[in-house]
Amino acid sequence: MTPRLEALKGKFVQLKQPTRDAVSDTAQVETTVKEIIANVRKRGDAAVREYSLAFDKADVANFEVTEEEKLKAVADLDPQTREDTEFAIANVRRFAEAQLGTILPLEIESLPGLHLGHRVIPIETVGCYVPGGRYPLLSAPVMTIVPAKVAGCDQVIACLPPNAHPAMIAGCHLAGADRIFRVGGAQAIAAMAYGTETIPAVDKIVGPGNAFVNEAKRQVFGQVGIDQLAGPSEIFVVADETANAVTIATDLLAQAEHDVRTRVGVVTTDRKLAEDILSEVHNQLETLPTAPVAAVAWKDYGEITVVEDEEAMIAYSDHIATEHLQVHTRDPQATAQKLRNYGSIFIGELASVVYSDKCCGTNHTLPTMGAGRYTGGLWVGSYVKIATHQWLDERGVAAVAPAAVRQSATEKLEGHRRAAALRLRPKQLAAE
Ligand code: HSO
Ligand code: ZN
Repeated sequence: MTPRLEALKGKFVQLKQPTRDAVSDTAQVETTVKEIIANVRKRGDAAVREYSLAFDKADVANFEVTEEEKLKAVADLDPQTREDTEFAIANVRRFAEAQLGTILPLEIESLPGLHLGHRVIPIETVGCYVPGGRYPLLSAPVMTIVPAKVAGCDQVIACLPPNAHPAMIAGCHLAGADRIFRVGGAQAIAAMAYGTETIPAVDKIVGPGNAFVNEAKRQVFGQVGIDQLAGPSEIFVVADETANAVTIATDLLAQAEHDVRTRVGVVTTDRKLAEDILSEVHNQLETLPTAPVAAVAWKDYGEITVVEDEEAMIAYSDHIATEHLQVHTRDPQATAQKLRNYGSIFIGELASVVYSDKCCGTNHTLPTMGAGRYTGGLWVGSYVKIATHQWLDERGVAAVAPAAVRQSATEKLEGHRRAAALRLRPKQLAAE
């Protein structure tokens, strides 16, 4: 139990408890993925082809999507879908550009003659995994590819399952992918990590996927960088007596329809609101076409918790550290200032998670399963490196070398001591 939860003891009651724990059994997945990675590493395209046949039932002659195929996929989009995708791309790009502007190079003279700094260097090659999933999510390629291009990466490739909806190829192309490959699952991650005859090895792999994709990303981490391990979508709402039960129930179910493992919940100071949300969720499930998924998610992972005061509400929400956090309180800006653990926060009743899911411009690739305690989501900064540098004149050497000489001597690292002493003038050396 965390200290935060310990301090909350006796200060909350759960009107609706999750009946399952979000952590699933991954032992079998781990061994299967290990084998896939080893095979792709050894046998390249041939292994990728076999796995595509076995898992996706797809006999892919050419993994790479040709220019003609890309143009056809875009031409086949209905005009409104194309316009909406371009709207999303423009908004994500504008925000990513503004964010990039906040990542600044640095030069300081830390001591006289000692110059320290850093540069912002784009990662050379990035691989974006675009999931197939239950529904084609056209915003998925936008969220991983657009910020990579804004960051200035030299080559951005995309991999998507061979049976993904053709509109997803259009999405990758419009978002700016330099090359697109029809390869999904752990074999796609292995191919991008180690390279095959046709799929280039990348420096970093980003994007969500199923349990196999996640496990593969975990296993190739080190060989390549990864963004994060994304679990099913999540939403939590922090609410007081001013909140609207219908709005909250609607927003909870909007994410619950993603997956039977979607975790959704509310923490509130108002018992009446809690009861109203509970009955409203049941009402809405009766007419929601995606209820076969959403109702299971609600039953297994849905939560409504009542707390005694605002302080406990904040602490409880920080304990959950949800992917998306909506704030429906009297002064949502003030409440938001007090919250610290979340992937992205939606301040006030008018800010729905769905706007960010689709097109408002913030990235929808966010930390799940409590990872909001230690990281934010995918952003343009995920595609650059902050790499430090230093240069010294004689005054700088005079300032740091004596300590470095002594430290090396204490550690009995004679080679280090010599290198540290080498640059000191003889006079200074004699003084040492
Ligand atoms: N809620 C998902 C993203 C998404 N939902 C896209 C619909 N479209 C993960 O944050
Ligand atoms: Zn969503």
